[in-house]
Amino acid sequence: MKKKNILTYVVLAIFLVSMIGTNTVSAIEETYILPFGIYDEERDYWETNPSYMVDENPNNYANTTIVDDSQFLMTAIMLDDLGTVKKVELRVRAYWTGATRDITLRPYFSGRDPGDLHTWYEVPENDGNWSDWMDITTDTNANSFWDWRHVEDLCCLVTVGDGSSGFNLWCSQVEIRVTYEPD
Ligand SMILES: [Ca+2]
Repeated sequence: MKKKNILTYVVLAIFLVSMIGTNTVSAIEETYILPFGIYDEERDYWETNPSYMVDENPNNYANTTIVDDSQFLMTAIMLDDLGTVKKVELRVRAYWTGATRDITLRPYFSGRDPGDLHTWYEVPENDGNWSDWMDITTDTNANSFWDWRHVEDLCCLVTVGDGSSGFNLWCSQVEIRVTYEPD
């Protein structure tokens, strides 16, 4: 009798696990990428050509030689509601000359509430490249249930990171990638 009960629970557990697995696999997810298209001219911004960080041309670079220099980016797009937001990520395109430097992204939710620091430690020398996507979905102060308005209202502070003196840090664009389940 006791053995039979254990067997029942084992079968039930396998059934439940397989149900969860099935749901995860069957969800169709799509991605939508949008750029940060404007920067806040009322705040600090990078030393040289700050507009090149938001001009959507990956070959034009803003640059700075100032330690801790930062620039506050905002989106410039009204978004349609394409479905249920599952994940939100950021990436940056950058390189350094002269001496190595990291670059740090910090999301600001609703343009106001700071998220976590996301640092790219492998910024290349001389030729720009994209960082990996950095997941901000569950950052400090992030919305517990994302919608498309939250994506629209997302801002990002781009800051010079650690490194050596004599640097020049170049940044051409920051992008948002939304992973969602279409309605
Ligand atoms: Ca650019």
